[in-house]
Amino acid sequence: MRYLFVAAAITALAHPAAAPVAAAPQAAPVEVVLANFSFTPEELHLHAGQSTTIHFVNTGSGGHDFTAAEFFAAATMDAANRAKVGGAKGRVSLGKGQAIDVTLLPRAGEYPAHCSHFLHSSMGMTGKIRVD
Ligand SMILES: [Cu+2]
Repeated sequence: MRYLFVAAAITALAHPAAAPVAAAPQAAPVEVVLANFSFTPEELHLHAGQSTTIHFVNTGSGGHDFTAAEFFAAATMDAANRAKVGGAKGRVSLGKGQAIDVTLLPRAGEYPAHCSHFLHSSMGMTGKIRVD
């Protein structure tokens, strides 16, 4: 009898029926590779209202950045992630070999992206972010 009670109590603890976990939709991580002189992929397709982690990695021979001021300004993110995009600058700056993860909630729209280093965008470091 006592064993039955203990077993029932353990089962209740292991399955807290009164605590449903309503997780927010989480999109798969997305990788953006910055190189001399390109973004891969050139066009990011994200889903509005899905928390997304973007993994930026710089495989180039020097510094690059991913500047998308309108995209980052429209997105929802916490203070730590906002700091990673330079606040209002909306720019993820990466030294050679560096990688940075930014987690955000994208807002629907189409946004341009480019590398702000001198002449890099004219050499191909441009991209687009589509959120729908
Ligand atoms: Cu660049």
